[in-house]
Amino acid sequence: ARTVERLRGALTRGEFVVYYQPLIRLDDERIAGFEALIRWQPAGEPMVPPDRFIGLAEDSGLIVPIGAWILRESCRVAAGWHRRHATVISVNVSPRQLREPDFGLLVLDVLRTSGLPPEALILEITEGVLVNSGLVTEQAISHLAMLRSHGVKVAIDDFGTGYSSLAYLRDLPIDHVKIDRSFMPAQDAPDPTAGVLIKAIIDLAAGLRLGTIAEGVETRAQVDLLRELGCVRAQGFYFSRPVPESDAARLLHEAS
Ligand code: G
Ligand code: G
Ligand code: MN
Ligand code: NA
Repeated sequence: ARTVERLRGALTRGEFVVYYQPLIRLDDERIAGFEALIRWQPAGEPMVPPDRFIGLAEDSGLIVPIGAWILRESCRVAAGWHRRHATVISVNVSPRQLREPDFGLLVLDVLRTSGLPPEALILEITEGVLVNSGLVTEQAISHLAMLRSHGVKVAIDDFGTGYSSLAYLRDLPIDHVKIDRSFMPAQDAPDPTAGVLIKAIIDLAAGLRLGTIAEGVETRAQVDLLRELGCVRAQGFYFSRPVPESDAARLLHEAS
């Protein structure tokens, strides 16, 4: 309960920070954009990772104002990067945010205020957002369909770890699949079946004209395998950890 109280005041005290992890195009290995990842920095204390407060923020409803803040902040920063480098920004959205009647309007307002083109924004959602106990969640679908009609992109995060039927990939309003890092073949355990699932996911997504982003890429061998399999983008410690805004800007300028 004390953590919830501290979390409640964190927004007005300006204690949240956005870190950025590069998304790399596999054909030329250049930066295509970034995923925005929130951090909590209470004054005089160690930084708190999202795993330790996002659940709490969801249960208490605080994820609604916190999510709105990260969307506004990351789109503001990304608009500057987009003007010079044509990069995209990928922002995580919680199921709770998509249940808000005003979510679609919020995103449109953030785009207008920041000047970021809709095509440069990717909203990351988990399978559970769209499909709950086999039922498609209509409120979420209608927000995403409306935003996509404006050009905003939608990615399914942690793909392959939920229970959704493959038919949903065809029917739901999505543009990209983020392949969960548990599918990344380990380099020290040469397993003949390693790569089978990841190849199947990439082929499936490509066949449905969806983009692919592999997560948790940590080695050169994984990068080479992914490119061979036709994966479009990759993200992981091999390229960069999530870094503060100024470091992300430096990565962009060095690369151009
Ligand atoms: O950055 P890190 O790898 O520690 O993130 C851990 C988890 O926290 C990620 O899986 C991600 O889904 C979640 N997360 C990070 N930033 C945000 C955010 O801004 N909003 C939401 N809803 N989840 C986030
Ligand atoms: O939203 P999502 O659950 O996909 O959040 C990405 C999470 O994955 C973040 O916590 C980020 O720090 C973490 N991550 C990013 N790249 C790597 C990686 O190469 N290896 C591992 N183990 N974790 C990673
Ligand atoms: Mn994500
Ligand atoms: Na993920």
